[in-house]
Amino acid sequence: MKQHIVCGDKILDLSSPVVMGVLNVTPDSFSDGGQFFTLDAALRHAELLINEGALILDVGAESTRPQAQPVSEQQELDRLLPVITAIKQRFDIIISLDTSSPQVMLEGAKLGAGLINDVRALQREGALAAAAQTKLAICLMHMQGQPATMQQQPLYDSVIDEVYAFLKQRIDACHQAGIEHSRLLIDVGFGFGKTLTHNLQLLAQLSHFKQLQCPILVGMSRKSMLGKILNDAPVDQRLFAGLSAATIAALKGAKIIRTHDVKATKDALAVVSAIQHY
Ligand code: 7PM
Repeated sequence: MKQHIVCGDKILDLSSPVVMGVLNVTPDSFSDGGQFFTLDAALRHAELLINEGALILDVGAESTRPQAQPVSEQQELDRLLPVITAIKQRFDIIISLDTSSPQVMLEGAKLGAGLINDVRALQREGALAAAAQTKLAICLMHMQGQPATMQQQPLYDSVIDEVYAFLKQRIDACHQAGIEHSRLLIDVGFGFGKTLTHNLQLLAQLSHFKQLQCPILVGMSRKSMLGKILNDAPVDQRLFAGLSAATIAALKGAKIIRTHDVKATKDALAVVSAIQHY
């Protein structure tokens, strides 16, 4: 099994699981809406996540949460590119582009991003070709439906088989577009068109996805699946459940954990990696 992933001009060691910190650059309701305030806040957050031990920062301007309004490609570029430039100037960190937009992929790559995190798995027009033009790592995520409506009625005959078949098909599409296998990551997409039962099946059977021969990325931090397990705990009461979920995922083979809670997750993962050779 491969123990690293190529991220542009960097190679990320995955012999132990690592943390991807979530950096959000959507406009802050407490800000005056100005670019400078947003950029300044994003940089301070980036520094915090890096100091806590994130090896990757996932930078996104499009909100993929259920009922989110779509963001125009130009808005995404305007919000994201200054943040990428500023982070690259100040920190030595792998930047992940949380985007489905081909233009954002190409412009972000020029600015030194290392990874494309596309919740639509390069299915948008031109996305496969754009990603193929770069040397970035690519995370292919499964989603049933579209963000605005995906949680209305998630339905599968077998969530494991359907997510597996989808990821296999997207991996094949990447190969056909000339993207090397060594650049690919997969993600079952917790919460993206899935009920609690679907999410639990995917977590319990996560090892099954190792057969696709790509490092596995997961994101469960603060998600409603945790809230439901805890009898409707609000988002600020989901940390410990999130650490448990991250630990389970890592034990089942996940190599990158996407989280808002970097320090706590890194410590949980340190215990997982401490037992790996025994
Ligand atoms: C509401 C619901 C707000 C969900 C935000 C979210 C993933 C991701 C997201 C994931 C990958 C969040 C999510 N989740 N990318 N982007 N995997 N690869 O918790 O699970 O930030 S958005």
